[in-house]
Amino acid sequence: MLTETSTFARRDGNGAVLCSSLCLKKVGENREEKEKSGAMSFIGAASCCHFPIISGAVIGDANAGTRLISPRMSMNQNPSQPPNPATLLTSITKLLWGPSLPPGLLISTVRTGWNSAWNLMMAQLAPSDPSGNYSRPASKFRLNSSDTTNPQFSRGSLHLYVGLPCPWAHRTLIVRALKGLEDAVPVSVAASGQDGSWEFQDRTPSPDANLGVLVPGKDNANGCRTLKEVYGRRKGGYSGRATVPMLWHSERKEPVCNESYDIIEFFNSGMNALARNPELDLSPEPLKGQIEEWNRVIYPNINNGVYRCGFAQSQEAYDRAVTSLFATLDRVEDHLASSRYLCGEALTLADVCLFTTLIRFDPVYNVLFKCTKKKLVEYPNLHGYMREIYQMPKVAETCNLGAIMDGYYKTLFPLNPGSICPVVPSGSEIVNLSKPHNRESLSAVVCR
Ligand SMILES: N[C@@H](CCC(=O)N[C@@H](CS)C(=O)NCC(=O)O)C(=O)O
Repeated sequence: MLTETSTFARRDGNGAVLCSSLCLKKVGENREEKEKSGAMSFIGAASCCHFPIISGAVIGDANAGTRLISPRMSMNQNPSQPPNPATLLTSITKLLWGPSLPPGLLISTVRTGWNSAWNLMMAQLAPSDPSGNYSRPASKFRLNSSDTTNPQFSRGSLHLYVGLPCPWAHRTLIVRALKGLEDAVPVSVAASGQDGSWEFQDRTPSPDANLGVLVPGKDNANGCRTLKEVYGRRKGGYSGRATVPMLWHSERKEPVCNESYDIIEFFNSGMNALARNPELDLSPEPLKGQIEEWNRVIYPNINNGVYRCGFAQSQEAYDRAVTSLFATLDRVEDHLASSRYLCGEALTLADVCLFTTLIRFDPVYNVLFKCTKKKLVEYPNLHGYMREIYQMPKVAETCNLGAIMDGYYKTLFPLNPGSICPVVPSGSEIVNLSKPHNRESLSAVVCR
Protein backbone atom coordinates (compact mmCIF):
# COMPACT_ATOMS: atom_id res chain seq x y z
CA MET A 1 0.00 0.00 0.00
CA LEU A 2 1.30 3.42 -0.87
CA THR A 3 0.33 6.53 0.97
CA GLU A 4 1.48 9.79 -0.40
CA THR A 5 0.90 13.38 0.52
CA SER A 6 1.95 15.82 -2.08
CA THR A 7 2.42 19.54 -2.03
CA PHE A 8 2.36 19.97 -5.78
CA ALA A 9 -0.03 19.05 -8.47
CA ARG A 10 1.29 16.07 -10.32
CA ARG A 11 0.28 13.30 -12.64
CA ASP A 12 0.47 9.67 -11.69
CA GLY A 13 1.44 6.86 -13.99
CA ASN A 14 -2.06 6.56 -15.37
CA GLY A 15 -2.42 10.21 -16.14
CA ALA A 16 -4.61 11.07 -13.14
CA VAL A 17 -3.87 14.48 -11.69
CA LEU A 18 -3.25 14.56 -7.98
CA CYS A 19 -3.37 17.91 -6.24
CA SER A 20 -1.62 19.39 -3.29
CA SER A 21 -4.17 18.60 -0.70
CA LEU A 22 -4.74 15.11 -1.83
CA CYS A 23 -3.56 12.02 -0.22
CA LEU A 24 -2.91 9.22 -2.63
CA LYS A 25 -3.51 5.82 -1.31
CA LYS A 26 -2.78 2.76 -3.35
CA VAL A 27 -5.10 0.07 -2.21
CA GLY A 28 -4.63 -3.46 -3.39
CA GLU A 29 -7.17 -5.68 -4.97
CA ASN A 30 -8.56 -6.45 -1.54
CA ARG A 31 -12.18 -5.41 -1.61
CA GLU A 32 -12.51 -5.44 2.15
CA GLU A 33 -9.66 -2.99 2.51
CA LYS A 34 -11.29 -0.67 -0.02
CA GLU A 35 -14.53 -0.66 1.89
CA LYS A 36 -12.80 -0.13 5.23
CA SER A 37 -11.08 2.92 3.84
CA GLY A 38 -14.45 4.57 3.41
CA ALA A 39 -13.46 5.40 -0.13
CA MET A 40 -16.97 5.47 -1.42
CA SER A 41 -18.28 7.70 1.31
CA PHE A 42 -16.99 10.94 -0.14
CA ILE A 43 -17.66 11.41 -3.76
CA GLY A 44 -17.52 14.83 -5.27
CA ALA A 45 -16.62 15.46 -8.84
CA ALA A 46 -14.98 18.72 -9.71
CA SER A 47 -13.26 19.99 -12.75
CA CYS A 48 -11.24 23.01 -13.65
CA CYS A 49 -10.23 24.32 -17.01
CA HIS A 50 -7.16 22.12 -17.46
CA PHE A 51 -7.83 18.80 -15.88
CA PRO A 52 -10.50 16.66 -14.35
CA ILE A 53 -10.19 15.86 -10.69
CA ILE A 54 -12.22 13.26 -8.94
CA SER A 55 -11.97 13.72 -5.26
CA GLY A 56 -12.18 10.86 -2.87
CA ALA A 57 -13.51 8.61 -5.55
CA VAL A 58 -12.06 5.43 -6.89
CA ILE A 59 -10.16 6.30 -10.03
CA GLY A 60 -8.06 4.53 -12.56
CA ASP A 61 -8.35 1.27 -14.38
CA ALA A 62 -9.97 -1.35 -12.21
CA ASN A 63 -7.81 -4.04 -13.77
CA ALA A 64 -4.58 -2.21 -13.22
CA GLY A 65 -5.12 -1.56 -9.53
CA THR A 66 -7.17 1.02 -7.78
CA ARG A 67 -6.17 4.40 -6.41
CA LEU A 68 -8.15 6.27 -3.86
CA ILE A 69 -7.97 9.99 -3.51
CA SER A 70 -9.32 11.64 -0.43
CA PRO A 71 -8.71 15.16 0.82
CA ARG A 72 -5.94 15.36 3.35
CA MET A 73 -7.96 17.87 5.33
CA SER A 74 -11.00 15.76 5.81
CA MET A 75 -14.23 17.68 5.56
CA ASN A 76 -15.93 15.32 7.88
CA GLN A 77 -13.52 13.59 10.24
CA ASN A 78 -16.41 12.70 12.45
CA PRO A 79 -19.32 11.54 10.31
CA SER A 80 -21.80 12.61 12.98
CA GLN A 81 -20.73 16.27 12.64
CA PRO A 82 -21.70 18.46 9.69
CA PRO A 83 -18.75 19.63 7.55
CA ASN A 84 -17.22 22.95 8.55
CA PRO A 85 -18.03 25.33 5.65
CA ALA A 86 -14.61 27.03 5.79
CA THR A 87 -12.79 23.68 5.64
CA LEU A 88 -15.09 22.53 2.88
CA LEU A 89 -14.37 25.64 0.81
CA THR A 90 -10.61 25.30 1.40
CA SER A 91 -10.71 21.67 0.32
CA ILE A 92 -12.71 22.41 -2.81
CA THR A 93 -10.44 25.32 -3.69
CA LYS A 94 -7.37 23.16 -3.27
CA LEU A 95 -8.92 20.37 -5.28
CA LEU A 96 -9.77 22.76 -8.06
CA TRP A 97 -6.63 24.82 -8.18
CA GLY A 98 -4.02 23.56 -5.74
CA PRO A 99 -1.35 26.09 -4.92
CA SER A 100 -0.67 26.66 -8.57
CA LEU A 101 -3.49 29.14 -9.28
CA PRO A 102 -1.81 32.36 -10.38
CA PRO A 103 -2.32 35.00 -7.65
CA GLY A 104 -3.72 37.48 -10.18
CA LEU A 105 -6.41 35.03 -11.24
CA LEU A 106 -7.18 34.16 -7.63
CA ILE A 107 -7.53 37.82 -6.65
CA SER A 108 -9.66 38.82 -9.61
CA THR A 109 -11.92 35.76 -9.20
CA VAL A 110 -12.46 36.43 -5.52
CA ARG A 111 -12.87 40.18 -6.11
CA THR A 112 -15.59 39.60 -8.70
CA GLY A 113 -17.41 37.09 -6.51
CA TRP A 114 -17.07 39.20 -3.38
CA ASN A 115 -18.15 42.44 -5.08
CA SER A 116 -21.24 40.80 -6.53
CA ALA A 117 -22.19 39.29 -3.17
CA TRP A 118 -21.45 42.57 -1.37
CA ASN A 119 -23.54 44.63 -3.80
CA LEU A 120 -26.42 42.19 -3.49
CA MET A 121 -26.30 42.25 0.31
CA MET A 122 -25.93 46.02 0.50
CA ALA A 123 -28.78 46.60 -1.96
CA GLN A 124 -31.08 44.62 0.31
CA LEU A 125 -29.72 45.50 3.74
CA ALA A 126 -28.51 49.07 3.21
CA PRO A 127 -30.50 50.61 0.39
CA SER A 128 -28.90 53.60 -1.31
CA ASP A 129 -29.93 56.37 -3.68
CA PRO A 130 -28.56 56.49 -7.26
CA SER A 131 -25.43 58.34 -6.04
CA GLY A 132 -24.55 55.59 -3.57
CA ASN A 133 -25.71 57.49 -0.46
CA TYR A 134 -27.16 55.22 2.22
CA SER A 135 -30.87 55.91 2.75
CA ARG A 136 -32.42 54.55 5.93
CA PRO A 137 -35.80 52.88 5.43
CA ALA A 138 -38.75 54.58 7.15
CA SER A 139 -40.25 53.04 10.29
CA LYS A 140 -43.67 51.46 9.84
CA PHE A 141 -45.35 51.96 13.21
CA ARG A 142 -45.52 55.55 14.38
CA LEU A 143 -47.01 57.40 17.35
CA ASN A 144 -48.69 60.69 16.57
CA SER A 145 -48.70 63.82 18.67
CA SER A 146 -52.06 62.98 20.24
CA ASP A 147 -50.53 59.72 21.53
CA THR A 148 -47.68 61.63 23.16
CA THR A 149 -49.86 64.21 24.87
CA ASN A 150 -52.89 62.06 25.76
CA PRO A 151 -51.75 59.12 27.78
CA GLN A 152 -53.98 56.20 26.96
CA PHE A 153 -51.83 53.35 28.13
CA SER A 154 -52.28 51.78 31.54
CA ARG A 155 -49.49 50.27 33.64
CA GLY A 156 -48.39 46.95 32.24
CA SER A 157 -49.99 47.42 28.84
CA LEU A 158 -46.74 48.43 27.17
CA HIS A 159 -43.56 46.43 26.67
CA LEU A 160 -40.31 47.67 25.18
CA TYR A 161 -38.15 45.54 22.88
CA VAL A 162 -34.52 46.61 22.43
CA GLY A 163 -31.13 45.35 21.29
CA LEU A 164 -28.05 46.67 23.11
CA PRO A 165 -25.83 47.44 20.09
CA CYS A 166 -28.52 49.63 18.49
CA PRO A 167 -28.09 53.39 19.05
CA TRP A 168 -31.78 54.04 18.29
CA ALA A 169 -32.95 51.51 20.88
CA HIS A 170 -30.39 52.93 23.31
CA ARG A 171 -32.17 56.31 23.22
CA THR A 172 -35.35 54.68 24.54
CA LEU A 173 -33.50 52.85 27.33
CA ILE A 174 -31.91 56.09 28.54
CA VAL A 175 -35.15 58.10 28.60
CA ARG A 176 -36.98 55.18 30.24
CA ALA A 177 -34.27 55.10 32.96
CA LEU A 178 -34.09 58.88 33.50
CA LYS A 179 -37.87 59.19 33.74
CA GLY A 180 -38.12 56.18 36.08
CA LEU A 181 -40.34 54.14 33.80
CA GLU A 182 -38.71 50.76 34.39
CA ASP A 183 -41.69 49.33 36.27
CA ALA A 184 -44.30 50.93 34.03
CA VAL A 185 -42.66 49.70 30.81
CA PRO A 186 -40.85 46.37 31.22
CA VAL A 187 -38.17 45.52 28.70
CA SER A 188 -36.96 42.51 26.73
CA VAL A 189 -33.41 42.63 25.41
CA ALA A 190 -32.67 40.76 22.18
CA ALA A 191 -29.23 39.88 20.85
CA SER A 192 -28.21 40.01 17.22
CA GLY A 193 -28.07 36.55 15.74
CA GLN A 194 -25.66 35.21 13.13
CA ASP A 195 -28.13 35.96 10.34
CA GLY A 196 -28.42 39.57 11.50
CA SER A 197 -31.92 39.23 12.97
CA TRP A 198 -32.81 39.86 16.64
CA GLU A 199 -33.21 36.80 18.83
CA PHE A 200 -33.82 36.06 22.51
CA GLN A 201 -31.94 33.87 24.99
CA ASP A 202 -33.46 31.03 26.97
CA ARG A 203 -33.27 32.96 30.22
CA THR A 204 -32.65 36.46 31.54
CA PRO A 205 -29.50 36.62 33.70
CA SER A 206 -29.78 38.44 37.01
CA PRO A 207 -28.76 42.12 36.70
CA ASP A 208 -26.36 41.71 39.67
CA ALA A 209 -24.25 39.29 37.67
CA ASN A 210 -23.32 42.18 35.37
CA LEU A 211 -23.09 45.03 37.88
CA GLY A 212 -26.55 46.13 36.85
CA VAL A 213 -25.61 46.57 33.17
CA LEU A 214 -28.36 45.32 30.87
CA VAL A 215 -27.68 42.07 29.05
CA PRO A 216 -29.67 40.09 26.48
CA GLY A 217 -32.31 37.77 27.89
CA LYS A 218 -35.60 36.12 27.08
CA ASP A 219 -38.75 37.59 25.61
CA ASN A 220 -40.67 38.47 28.77
CA ALA A 221 -43.86 39.53 27.02
CA ASN A 222 -44.53 36.91 24.36
CA GLY A 223 -42.03 34.12 25.03
CA CYS A 224 -40.87 34.19 21.39
CA ARG A 225 -37.48 33.02 20.09
CA THR A 226 -37.05 35.92 17.68
CA LEU A 227 -38.28 39.49 17.31
CA LYS A 228 -39.64 38.59 13.89
CA GLU A 229 -41.98 36.14 15.61
CA VAL A 230 -43.17 38.91 17.95
CA TYR A 231 -43.96 41.25 15.03
CA GLY A 232 -45.64 38.32 13.31
CA ARG A 233 -48.11 37.92 16.19
CA ARG A 234 -49.81 41.10 15.10
CA LYS A 235 -53.29 40.57 13.69
CA GLY A 236 -52.83 40.21 9.94
CA GLY A 237 -49.16 39.15 10.35
CA TYR A 238 -46.14 41.16 9.33
CA SER A 239 -43.51 40.71 6.65
CA GLY A 240 -41.47 43.92 7.03
CA ARG A 241 -38.23 44.60 8.93
CA ALA A 242 -38.32 43.48 12.55
CA THR A 243 -36.40 46.39 14.03
CA VAL A 244 -35.61 47.62 17.54
CA PRO A 245 -36.68 49.65 19.39
CA MET A 246 -40.26 48.43 19.31
CA LEU A 247 -42.99 49.37 21.77
CA TRP A 248 -45.50 46.55 22.03
CA HIS A 249 -49.06 46.73 23.31
CA SER A 250 -49.48 43.62 25.44
CA GLU A 251 -53.28 43.70 25.48
CA ARG A 252 -53.90 44.64 21.87
CA LYS A 253 -51.05 42.33 20.82
CA GLU A 254 -49.56 44.69 18.29
CA PRO A 255 -46.60 47.02 17.83
CA VAL A 256 -47.49 50.53 18.96
CA CYS A 257 -44.36 52.15 17.57
CA ASN A 258 -40.95 51.24 16.13
CA GLU A 259 -39.53 54.73 15.66
CA SER A 260 -37.12 55.73 18.43
CA TYR A 261 -37.78 59.47 18.43
CA ASP A 262 -41.54 58.97 18.76
CA ILE A 263 -40.92 56.59 21.66
CA ILE A 264 -38.61 58.95 23.57
CA GLU A 265 -41.02 61.88 23.15
CA PHE A 266 -43.80 59.65 24.41
CA PHE A 267 -41.73 58.43 27.41
CA ASN A 268 -40.81 62.02 28.20
CA SER A 269 -44.27 63.57 28.18
CA GLY A 270 -46.92 60.92 27.60
CA MET A 271 -46.36 58.66 30.60
CA ASN A 272 -45.91 61.06 33.51
CA ALA A 273 -48.76 59.45 35.43
CA LEU A 274 -46.67 56.28 35.65
CA ALA A 275 -43.16 57.80 35.84
CA ARG A 276 -41.08 57.97 39.02
CA ASN A 277 -39.53 61.26 37.80
CA PRO A 278 -42.45 63.06 36.16
CA GLU A 279 -40.88 66.45 36.95
CA LEU A 280 -37.94 65.77 34.63
CA ASP A 281 -38.77 67.33 31.27
CA LEU A 282 -36.29 66.56 28.50
CA SER A 283 -38.22 68.65 26.00
CA PRO A 284 -39.45 71.78 27.80
CA GLU A 285 -41.60 74.13 25.76
CA PRO A 286 -39.09 77.04 25.64
CA LEU A 287 -36.36 74.72 24.29
CA LYS A 288 -38.43 72.82 21.71
CA GLY A 289 -37.25 75.04 18.85
CA GLN A 290 -33.56 74.62 19.74
CA ILE A 291 -33.99 70.87 20.22
CA GLU A 292 -35.55 70.57 16.78
CA GLU A 293 -32.78 72.65 15.24
CA TRP A 294 -30.05 70.49 16.78
CA ASN A 295 -31.85 67.32 15.72
CA ARG A 296 -32.00 68.62 12.17
CA VAL A 297 -28.21 69.03 12.22
CA ILE A 298 -27.25 66.00 14.27
CA TYR A 299 -29.50 63.30 12.80
CA PRO A 300 -28.35 63.42 9.16
CA ASN A 301 -24.73 64.36 9.81
CA ILE A 302 -23.85 62.42 12.99
CA ASN A 303 -26.49 59.82 14.05
CA ASN A 304 -27.21 58.65 10.54
CA GLY A 305 -23.98 60.25 9.28
CA VAL A 306 -21.83 57.44 10.69
CA TYR A 307 -24.05 54.91 8.88
CA ARG A 308 -23.77 56.98 5.70
CA CYS A 309 -19.97 56.58 5.99
CA GLY A 310 -20.09 52.86 6.76
CA PHE A 311 -22.72 51.92 4.19
CA ALA A 312 -21.61 54.27 1.40
CA GLN A 313 -21.50 52.42 -1.90
CA SER A 314 -19.33 54.86 -3.81
CA GLN A 315 -16.20 56.83 -2.97
CA GLU A 316 -18.08 60.09 -3.59
CA ALA A 317 -20.89 59.09 -1.21
CA TYR A 318 -18.34 58.21 1.48
CA ASP A 319 -16.41 61.46 0.94
CA ARG A 320 -19.59 63.48 1.32
CA ALA A 321 -20.65 61.60 4.44
CA VAL A 322 -17.28 61.74 6.18
CA THR A 323 -16.80 65.43 5.39
CA SER A 324 -20.17 66.44 6.80
CA LEU A 325 -19.74 64.13 9.82
CA PHE A 326 -16.47 65.73 10.91
CA ALA A 327 -17.55 69.28 10.03
CA THR A 328 -20.56 68.76 12.33
CA LEU A 329 -18.48 67.20 15.11
CA ASP A 330 -16.12 70.22 14.89
CA ARG A 331 -19.11 72.55 15.15
CA VAL A 332 -20.57 70.75 18.18
CA GLU A 333 -17.12 70.65 19.81
CA ASP A 334 -16.92 74.46 19.54
CA HIS A 335 -20.43 74.87 20.88
CA LEU A 336 -19.77 72.63 23.89
CA ALA A 337 -16.76 74.73 24.86
CA SER A 338 -19.15 77.27 26.37
CA SER A 339 -22.43 75.37 26.68
CA ARG A 340 -22.83 72.50 29.13
CA TYR A 341 -25.42 70.73 26.97
CA LEU A 342 -26.62 71.30 23.41
CA CYS A 343 -29.45 73.61 24.49
CA GLY A 344 -27.66 75.30 27.38
CA GLU A 345 -28.10 74.39 31.02
CA ALA A 346 -30.55 71.50 30.70
CA LEU A 347 -30.14 68.02 29.35
CA THR A 348 -32.66 67.46 26.54
CA LEU A 349 -33.75 64.76 24.11
CA ALA A 350 -31.24 66.19 21.62
CA ASP A 351 -28.39 65.32 24.03
CA VAL A 352 -29.72 61.78 24.51
CA CYS A 353 -29.73 61.31 20.72
CA LEU A 354 -26.20 62.64 20.34
CA PHE A 355 -24.89 60.59 23.27
CA THR A 356 -25.83 57.18 21.85
CA THR A 357 -23.75 57.84 18.75
CA LEU A 358 -20.80 59.31 20.70
CA ILE A 359 -20.52 56.31 23.05
CA ARG A 360 -20.14 54.00 20.01
CA PHE A 361 -17.80 56.28 18.11
CA ASP A 362 -14.31 55.12 19.12
CA PRO A 363 -15.10 51.46 19.79
CA VAL A 364 -17.09 50.98 16.58
CA TYR A 365 -17.70 53.74 14.04
CA ASN A 366 -14.13 55.01 13.93
CA VAL A 367 -12.91 51.63 12.68
CA LEU A 368 -15.86 49.70 11.22
CA PHE A 369 -17.58 52.63 9.48
CA LYS A 370 -14.30 54.31 8.44
CA CYS A 371 -15.02 57.47 10.50
CA THR A 372 -11.29 57.82 10.72
CA LYS A 373 -10.47 61.51 10.43
CA LYS A 374 -10.37 61.83 14.21
CA LYS A 375 -11.27 59.77 17.25
CA LEU A 376 -13.77 61.12 19.74
CA VAL A 377 -11.10 61.11 22.44
CA GLU A 378 -9.37 63.84 20.41
CA TYR A 379 -12.34 66.16 21.00
CA PRO A 380 -12.00 67.26 24.65
CA ASN A 381 -15.39 68.97 24.94
CA LEU A 382 -17.36 66.22 23.20
CA HIS A 383 -15.55 63.54 25.19
CA GLY A 384 -16.14 65.32 28.53
CA TYR A 385 -19.80 65.89 27.61
CA MET A 386 -20.18 62.20 26.75
CA ARG A 387 -18.54 61.20 30.08
CA GLU A 388 -20.89 63.48 32.00
CA ILE A 389 -23.99 61.87 30.48
CA TYR A 390 -22.51 58.39 30.98
CA GLN A 391 -22.00 59.18 34.67
CA MET A 392 -25.59 60.37 35.22
CA PRO A 393 -27.51 57.98 37.50
CA LYS A 394 -28.71 54.85 35.66
CA VAL A 395 -27.18 55.74 32.28
CA ALA A 396 -24.09 53.46 32.58
CA GLU A 397 -26.42 50.49 33.14
CA THR A 398 -27.84 51.02 29.65
CA CYS A 399 -24.35 50.97 28.04
CA ASN A 400 -23.08 47.44 27.48
CA LEU A 401 -19.87 48.10 25.53
CA GLY A 402 -19.13 44.39 25.07
CA ALA A 403 -22.54 43.77 23.54
CA ILE A 404 -22.16 46.86 21.37
CA MET A 405 -18.82 45.68 19.95
CA ASP A 406 -20.04 42.11 19.46
CA GLY A 407 -23.19 43.33 17.75
CA TYR A 408 -21.36 45.45 15.22
CA TYR A 409 -18.18 43.49 14.57
CA LYS A 410 -19.55 39.96 14.76
CA THR A 411 -22.91 40.26 13.07
CA LEU A 412 -22.68 43.20 10.65
CA PHE A 413 -21.33 40.62 8.28
CA PRO A 414 -21.06 42.63 5.04
CA LEU A 415 -18.65 45.09 6.66
CA ASN A 416 -16.56 42.64 8.68
CA PRO A 417 -16.67 39.15 7.19
CA GLY A 418 -13.88 37.91 9.47
CA SER A 419 -15.81 38.97 12.63
CA ILE A 420 -12.57 40.13 14.25
CA CYS A 421 -13.22 42.53 17.14
CA PRO A 422 -10.43 45.13 17.23
CA VAL A 423 -8.85 46.60 20.34
CA VAL A 424 -10.37 49.98 21.27
CA PRO A 425 -8.16 53.04 20.72
CA SER A 426 -6.03 53.99 23.68
CA GLY A 427 -7.89 56.48 25.91
CA SER A 428 -11.30 55.23 24.78
CA GLU A 429 -11.41 52.18 27.07
CA ILE A 430 -14.46 51.82 29.28
CA VAL A 431 -12.54 52.78 32.46
CA ASN A 432 -11.93 56.23 31.00
CA LEU A 433 -15.67 56.89 30.86
CA SER A 434 -15.63 57.25 34.64
CA LYS A 435 -12.89 59.90 34.69
CA PRO A 436 -13.90 63.39 35.93
CA HIS A 437 -15.60 65.45 33.25
CA ASN A 438 -15.40 68.88 34.93
CA ARG A 439 -18.40 70.10 32.99
CA GLU A 440 -19.98 71.63 36.13
CA SER A 441 -17.56 74.55 35.75
CA LEU A 442 -19.45 75.63 32.62
CA SER A 443 -22.66 76.02 34.63
CA ALA A 444 -20.82 77.96 37.31
CA VAL A 445 -19.58 80.43 34.68
CA VAL A 446 -23.08 80.90 33.28
CA CYS A 447 -24.73 81.27 36.71
CA ARG A 448 -22.32 83.82 38.13
N1 LIG B 1 -35.59 54.73 12.44
C1 LIG B 1 -35.53 53.64 13.35
C2 LIG B 1 -34.30 52.79 13.07
C3 LIG B 1 -34.30 51.46 13.80
C4 LIG B 1 -33.25 50.50 13.23
O1 LIG B 1 -32.74 50.66 12.11
N2 LIG B 1 -32.87 49.49 14.02
C5 LIG B 1 -31.93 48.50 13.57
C6 LIG B 1 -30.87 48.23 14.63
S1 LIG B 1 -29.74 49.57 14.84
C7 LIG B 1 -32.61 47.15 13.38
O2 LIG B 1 -33.33 46.70 14.25
N3 LIG B 1 -32.37 46.48 12.24
C8 LIG B 1 -32.87 45.17 11.99
C9 LIG B 1 -33.34 45.01 10.57
O3 LIG B 1 -33.28 45.97 9.79
O4 LIG B 1 -33.77 43.90 10.25
C10 LIG B 1 -35.50 54.19 14.76
O5 LIG B 1 -34.93 55.27 14.97
O6 LIG B 1 -36.08 53.58 15.64
